[in-house]
Amino acid sequence: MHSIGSTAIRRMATRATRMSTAFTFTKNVTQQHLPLRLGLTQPLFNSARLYATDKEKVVAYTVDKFPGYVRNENFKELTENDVTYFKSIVGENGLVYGNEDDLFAFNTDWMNKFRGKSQLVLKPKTTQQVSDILKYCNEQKLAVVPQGGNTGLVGGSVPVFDEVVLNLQGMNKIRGFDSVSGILTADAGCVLEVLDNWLAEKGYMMPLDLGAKGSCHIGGNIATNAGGLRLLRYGSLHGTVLGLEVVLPDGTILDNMSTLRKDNTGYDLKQLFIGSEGTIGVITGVSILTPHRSKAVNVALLGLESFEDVQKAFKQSRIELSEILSAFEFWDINALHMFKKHATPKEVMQSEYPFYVLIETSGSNKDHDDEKLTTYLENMMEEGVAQDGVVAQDESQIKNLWSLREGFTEALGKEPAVYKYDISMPVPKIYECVEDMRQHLKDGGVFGQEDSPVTDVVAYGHVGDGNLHLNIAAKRLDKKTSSLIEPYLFEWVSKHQGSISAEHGLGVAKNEFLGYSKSPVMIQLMKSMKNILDPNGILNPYKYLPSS
Ligand code: FAD
Ligand code: 2HG
Ligand code: ZN
Repeated sequence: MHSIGSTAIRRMATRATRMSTAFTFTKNVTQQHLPLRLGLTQPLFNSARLYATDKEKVVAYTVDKFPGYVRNENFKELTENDVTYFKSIVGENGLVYGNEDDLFAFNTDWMNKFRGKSQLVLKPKTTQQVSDILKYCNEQKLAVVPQGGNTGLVGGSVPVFDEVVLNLQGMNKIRGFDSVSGILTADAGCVLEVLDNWLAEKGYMMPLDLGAKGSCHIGGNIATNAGGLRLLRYGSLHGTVLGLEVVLPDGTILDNMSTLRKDNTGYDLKQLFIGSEGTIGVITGVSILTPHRSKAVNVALLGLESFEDVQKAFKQSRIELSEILSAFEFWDINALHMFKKHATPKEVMQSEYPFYVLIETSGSNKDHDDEKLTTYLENMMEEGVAQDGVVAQDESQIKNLWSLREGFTEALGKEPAVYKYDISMPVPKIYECVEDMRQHLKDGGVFGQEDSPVTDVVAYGHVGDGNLHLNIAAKRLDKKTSSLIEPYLFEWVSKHQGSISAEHGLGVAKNEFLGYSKSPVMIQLMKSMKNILDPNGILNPYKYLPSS
């Protein structure tokens, strides 16, 4: 149970003048009646694939939906002989072959937006098997798509044409844990949440957390350099990953499974694979630094009038909460409405506000943390920065608040179509970008009228990281809307010194726009590196780097 002490809350209630009932503590109200109005006991969503409950949904092939892809004729087409050879490596049960229904889940991405035509999925159980598979594919020029939990949001994890899918789910063993240093070594196919639960028993936690934790693999996280909800506190995987085991496209096993925090010898090769989206090697093993699990966790939700206030609340949280601040997330009223449209219950706070922030603190001394958070919340209310707020009183309420934040992606997934963007920029620019896009779509005649194709422009994200998730919900994907958004948005981001992808990566969704974030010299060097490591181009073709 993690709750803010009643004395502190009472003090807060008497001093603050602008609190709504949502924050008020009175003597007649016991702790458990404190006003967190979600009333949920289970998270509303998990990261399960949407089609699992929507069998009617037909997913068009990527090549039909987005014409322009040309199959690289240097790649061989799969034969029965190849399948027989692969069976000799992974066994009868280590592959899925030929059956459309069985292959569907591996060919289709989480959003049901991209779909390939692979006839074969391989599920190796060891690094040696991965090596044998890639050596053969490289010799035979069979193209391969590495796949983890298949929760990626840019179409990188599924084939475009008939590439063989190399799924890592069979490689799911924890290799070791040093409880003094907190260094975990594991197979790349371990599910993030499984690792986190395993570490919880030892008083540790994974240094990253995201809504897809129940399905995504640690290997997939590293391949995408996933950011997530606590990057603000624990930093990026470029810092926490200490070593990797990677199988190169020709089958060579690169053993860089260092468990050292300090090692200044030679180029830091593992960094090259972090965020490389399966284009230069298959990650099979991971060594990662894990932090102690905090004994005291608090979560508060604030309602605010403006993005100016969001920024004020963030700036002040860094000053007042400093070392215990572990997350600072924001969303706008449109995101809340989108959530309410697809999930119950409807009430989070009594009144609605244009903006919300979710603040999490994690520390080792509950009284100390409660005191700090309470003072911060008091100040925010007294200064009129926050208009309203709720504080989770126990672990299930903490979960419920997080499930609201983590639920936007799935709620949007229930819309007929979504244009999904994941951009970073200086924090003060974040909401300017959203408002500019709304106006731009209105001016372009695709938003704002009853019969407009665009139905909503929804914003949320990791304020602390300058990372905006801009989601444009629509009745259908259409050319006019697409061409109004792209490259306009990328030009806007580039003009404001931002990145076209803060965390989801490039895949097939953004590879052609890389020039908005990287210079020609950098892109050329990237292409050279790809050619050195994968001269036949068999790993995850048609993705990541621009085609020309
Ligand atoms: P996949 O989707 O299977 O693959 C992603 C890419 O990595 C592909 O290009 C694939 O080829 C490659 N790849 C996978 N495994 C390997 C491997 N072992 N070796 C080499 N290449 C590999 N992302 C964030 O950054 N922050 C978030 O907060 C966040 N929240 C999300 C919430 C939801 C509900 C969903 C559905 C997605 C979210 N994502 C988020 C997207 C994110 O990229 C993934 O969830 C995750 O990092 C991908 O892991 P995965 O195992 O599913 O990889
Ligand atoms: C998140 O932060 C994920 O919730 C998904 O990165 C973002 O749905 C999205 O656009
Ligand atoms: Zn995110």
